[in-house]
Amino acid sequence: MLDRQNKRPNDLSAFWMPFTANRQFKETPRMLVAAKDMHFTAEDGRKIMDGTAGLWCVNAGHCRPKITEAIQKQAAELDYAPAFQMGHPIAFEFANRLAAMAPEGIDHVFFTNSGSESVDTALKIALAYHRVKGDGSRFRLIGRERGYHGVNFGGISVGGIVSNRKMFGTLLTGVDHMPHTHLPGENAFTRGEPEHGGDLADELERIVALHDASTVAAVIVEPVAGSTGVLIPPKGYLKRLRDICDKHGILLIFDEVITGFGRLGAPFAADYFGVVPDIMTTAKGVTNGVIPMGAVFVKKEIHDAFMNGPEHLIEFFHGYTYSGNPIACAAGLATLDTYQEEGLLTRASELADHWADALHSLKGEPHVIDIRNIGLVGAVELESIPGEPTKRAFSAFLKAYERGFLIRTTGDIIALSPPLIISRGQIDELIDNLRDVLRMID
Ligand code: PXG
Repeated sequence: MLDRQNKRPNDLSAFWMPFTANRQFKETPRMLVAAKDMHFTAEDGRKIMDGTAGLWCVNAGHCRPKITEAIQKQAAELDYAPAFQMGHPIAFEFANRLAAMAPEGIDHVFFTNSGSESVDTALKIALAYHRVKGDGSRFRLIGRERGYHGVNFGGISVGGIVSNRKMFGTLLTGVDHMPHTHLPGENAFTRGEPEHGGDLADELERIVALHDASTVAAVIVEPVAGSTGVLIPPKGYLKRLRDICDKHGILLIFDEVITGFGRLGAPFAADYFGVVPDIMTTAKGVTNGVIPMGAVFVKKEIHDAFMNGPEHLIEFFHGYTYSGNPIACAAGLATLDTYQEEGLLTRASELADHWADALHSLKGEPHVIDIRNIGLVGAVELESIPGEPTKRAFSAFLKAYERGFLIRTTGDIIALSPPLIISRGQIDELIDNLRDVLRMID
């Protein structure tokens, strides 16, 4: 039961919290009870600046009126309609809006409910695509070390974050991994795209040669790796991956769950880097994080390859009860309106220099061994306490929360990705607070 007076539930035991140190949390809970624009309100009434757009999703900031109203209205009008063999107008409207803003050549959208589902959907589309084209021997999937593609079995199989994989058996077979691109020796404290490491894309050529191109269905990468601690692609790297995939008839999937919807200063990373994949996975910012939703963007020729055979037959045996859920679509449309009206899909490019200056001013502060940035994404990597990895960054996280701002940590890396509405003054406030925290922790 919730005690409405102090907003503290009286029993925290039943909720097994995701990706959380449950015992630590329940000993000293950090409870958020409200949010508006750039800030949360904690249960004790303190304002907490959101330095991470929730979990990289609340790109337009919190409790935006247009989105709230759209959800309320849709819930009262058509709350749910079956998505299999039935339709409702708003799902088509939303898909059209999304397709219209996608990079050239990408014009179909498959709805899911999360990034993890978008990834598994994309991998299944890739495998099935080769099969419907009569090329079913292409069954291999290539991911990358340190990649994060959600937590479902497909995603952790192509992903490369060891702790997300090691507990879960044999995963998918037929998967290989390219090396990650983190080269701190050469690239530490680079602003934007690093100079060194573009040639690591050639490792794909080696892996393809090992397995033979005729067995490889798709390559999946995050254009900017987020969860692992923000790894920016070296100059030329993504373009080289594109060329190698083209040469061998392999589909290229960009996992844009974090980079999609303005995070880098362009609608998608594909736009930012000028490299168009065959499939793009998205979620998070598609509804401003407000209602669970994901969208997989697909090139025309991939979609059209499925539109074969007798017309009364289902072309692709895949989908979710909530694919294109009306309330999620309403939230999504209002989100796109908000992004558009406020220029949020390109705002990160206006702020990028100020952001980079502020972040890199932390060079020389205690424990800092690298700083990375692109668009409105930043990472500050700390030297680990010997024998106790993650402890230093976690204490920075706790100290930051105490001081009234939210950061994310992964390993000993602090990741920042504020809502795209952040002001220059708020950027300075966030970074100055972080500076103080770095000076306070051991
Ligand atoms: N792909 C990528 C690239 C992601 O970043 C997912 C897939 C999975 O999305 P869902 O909606 O299933 O969680 C993600 C999610 C963090 C953090 O702090 C990152 C994510 C989720 C939670 C925390 O780095 N990314």
